[in-house]
Amino acid sequence: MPRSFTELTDKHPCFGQHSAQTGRIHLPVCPGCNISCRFCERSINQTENRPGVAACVLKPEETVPLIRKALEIAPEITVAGIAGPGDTLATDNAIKTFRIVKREFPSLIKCMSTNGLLLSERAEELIELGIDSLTVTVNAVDPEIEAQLNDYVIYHGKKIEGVEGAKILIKNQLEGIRKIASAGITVKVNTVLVPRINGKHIADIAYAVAEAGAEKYNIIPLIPQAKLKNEPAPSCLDIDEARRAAGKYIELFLHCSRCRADAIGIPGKTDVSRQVYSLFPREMNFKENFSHG
Ligand code: CLF
Ligand code: SF4
Repeated sequence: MPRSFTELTDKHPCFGQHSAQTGRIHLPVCPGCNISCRFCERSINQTENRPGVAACVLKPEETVPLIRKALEIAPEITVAGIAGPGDTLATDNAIKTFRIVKREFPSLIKCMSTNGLLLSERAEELIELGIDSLTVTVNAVDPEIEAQLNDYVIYHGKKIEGVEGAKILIKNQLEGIRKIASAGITVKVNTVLVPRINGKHIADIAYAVAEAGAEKYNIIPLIPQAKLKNEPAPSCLDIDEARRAAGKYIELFLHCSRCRADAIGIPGKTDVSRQVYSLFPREMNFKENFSHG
């Protein structure tokens, strides 16, 4: 049985009402992505603190010594999360890694984050695997708006651009959320807030994802970069308005720290990832296998 919403509220740093007391280890096992968000700049480096960044990409089996060491240094870690640096369903790496985590560290909560393009077709696998919490990034439920945030999807080997790609993405996200939520797995939705594009659309997103079964909603202010580098970052007022609009339909998560894909520690409080990674040989870093998918 997946962990209940109440247990996650207590033990998962991204599902509680207050700032986190527990930690997570992100396992950067997913290099490639199958969509093309216009604000995305994936990168392999040690310095930037934001999603899409990791110091290296690991093979699934390499995560075991890493988790072991991380738990020694930061025993407050309760969650093993996989959030990139690419998409978790674009390859099988995340699913393989969760199978290993389940066997080696059964007490850790298994948390996955995805863009949702393949969620509907892989939902049964995730349910059978026993993930405890799932985050889907849904930036619009109107294809015309989504097409301004994402250039294309690569779906079953075909590149589908603009509104047509956006329709497939949104349909699969909502269908996937419905399947996962109806299996009793807690679903959170993240939305990257780009005021000029989806600022007035947040209530529609919150309504649609809550109706599909999501229980928690997190508004992530845009970090202006890549093709949206000239968009202004949301102001406090923009964020406040978006939260008020969404809060009518779904419970909000208010303490997101826009983590890197290899962060280790309590979000927003401690990050011991450099300390943990420094204990491992550089070969762990398999940049030669890195691919943008
Ligand atoms: Fe990681 Fe995301 Fe799981 Fe948390 S992060 S996969 S749900 S364990 Fe949390 Fe970090 Fe915000 Fe994500 S603070 S970026 S919401
Ligand atoms: Fe980047 Fe994530 Fe969008 Fe893929 S889903 S393009 S990794 S932000």
